[in-house]
Amino acid sequence: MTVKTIVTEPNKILRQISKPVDNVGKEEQDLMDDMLETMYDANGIGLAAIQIGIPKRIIVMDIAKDEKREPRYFVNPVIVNKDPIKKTHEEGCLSVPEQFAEIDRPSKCEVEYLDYNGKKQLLKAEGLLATCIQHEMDHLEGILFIDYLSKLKRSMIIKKLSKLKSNTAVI
Ligand code: GNR
Ligand code: NI
Repeated sequence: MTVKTIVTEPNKILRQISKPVDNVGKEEQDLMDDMLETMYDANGIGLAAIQIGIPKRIIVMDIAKDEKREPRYFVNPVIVNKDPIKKTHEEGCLSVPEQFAEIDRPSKCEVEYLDYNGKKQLLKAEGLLATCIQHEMDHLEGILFIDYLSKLKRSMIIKKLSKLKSNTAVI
């Protein structure tokens, strides 16, 4: 298992649409192991493969509190049902470091996917799990949470991140 570098905004890689995986084999499992390690190292609760530069429809998540680890793996996830009721949740993203915003999303959803062993699963998610899975699935389409903000807020965040990247002080 290896900790990989997380791609941060602004970077076109994050706008790629990830491709379905046609087989969950050793290569995919090794990738999931690296993604999980990278996610834990960065203190995140979810990570999409594109965040380490790999455009595959693979997500890892762990929303368990404290030290107990409850890793979840999603290959080729599809949302098959969304609750019409929305819920606001504060979101952050490892690819948009140190920026947070309140985002509205369906409060519950059902997701079909393949697990670590390539077995088909159905997950009924609500609360943080529902928010996180939808945030991660956006990454597979090249969408970031800042895309839901006003143009002004988004451009302010991108400007800040560009300055951070070029190591220039932020006023
Ligand atoms: O670590 C993360 N926390 C988080 C908090 C609220 C909503 C979504 C997330 S996902 C984020 C990790 C990440 O960037 N995943 O893509
Ligand atoms: Ni993210």
